[in-house]
Amino acid sequence: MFDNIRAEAADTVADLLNLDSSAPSQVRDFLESGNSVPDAFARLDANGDALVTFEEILDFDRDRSSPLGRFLVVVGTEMKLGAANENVSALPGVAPSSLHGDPGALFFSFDGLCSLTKQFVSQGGITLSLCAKLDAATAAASAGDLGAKQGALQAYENQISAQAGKTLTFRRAITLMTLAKTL
Ligand SMILES: [Ca+2]
Repeated sequence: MFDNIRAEAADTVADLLNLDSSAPSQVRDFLESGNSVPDAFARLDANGDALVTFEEILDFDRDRSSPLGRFLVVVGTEMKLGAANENVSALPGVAPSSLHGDPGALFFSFDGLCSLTKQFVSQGGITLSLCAKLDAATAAASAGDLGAKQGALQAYENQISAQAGKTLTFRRAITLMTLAKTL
């Protein structure tokens, strides 16, 4: 269930990023601000009670034809919300303190992208080679060598592009390449 939700979330994030060519760099600035999780949380917490309920998340975008709206439908289906006639609007909310780690790192980090790559690419040898390029980008970033970092990320994107339609779908290839642009 969570793998499916995560995959769908990644595709949704990529769809949103592809709406605006300046979005990847905006995401980077936002994440580097160090305040992304509290800020995102506050936006979802419509009634300001320091808890985010599923109802508040659903209310955030009621347009079910938008990228986010379509994703929320998938989450509801995957989690079988309402399937046992439970009252979804009465589900308890979540506080920021109960989040495990930084949710943004699931998609917007070298480790997160490697993990998604493993989930999306069907052949282990290709996955290893792709994650090795992300490791090289991480090392270059830590060393402050932005040229080497960009080179490693470009090599990652080139390999994803070459694998599209082979060991992963075109849709997923676009998602991974889009997320790589935020790093
Ligand atoms: Ca709330």
